[in-house]
Amino acid sequence: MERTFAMVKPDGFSRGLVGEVIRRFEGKGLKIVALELKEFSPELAEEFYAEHKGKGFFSSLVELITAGPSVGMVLEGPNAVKIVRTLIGATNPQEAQPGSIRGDFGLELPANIVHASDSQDSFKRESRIFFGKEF
Ligand code: 3AN
Repeated sequence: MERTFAMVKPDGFSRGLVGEVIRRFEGKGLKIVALELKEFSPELAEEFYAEHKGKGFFSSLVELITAGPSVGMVLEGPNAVKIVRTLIGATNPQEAQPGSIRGDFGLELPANIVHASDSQDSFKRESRIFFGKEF
């Protein structure tokens, strides 16, 4: 069975959307393998978003992710990476389809409620950074 990493970011947390996001993942049939609330330090944020270093929005992204608690989870199910990416919707919430998490709850970047891994490699890397262990 495939696994992926997903995370309710501080903007989603502060709006009280943790339960809503988990309900959608569980409702789809995905199984929660690990779940944890955590506050990102600036160092951890830079490591997590290393691929965006140097981009114009990097500092606002680090600011957002360190603004409060995030809730990270490992989810399991067939084709989990692709299914979770579909459930969360397009990166830009203004383009995300209604029915997706970002389409229903997001309004403007960088605040797009949730993060989810886009490949098996990013799942391995991101779950290791967030949980401090291998999945
Ligand atoms: P996704 O979260 O859909 O995988 P990434 O990895 O390209 O998208 O972007 C990571 C995060 O960076 C996004 N969730 C969003 O918060 C922020 N971001 C991405 N693109 C932009 C942008 N053009 N302007 C502002 N923030 C952005």
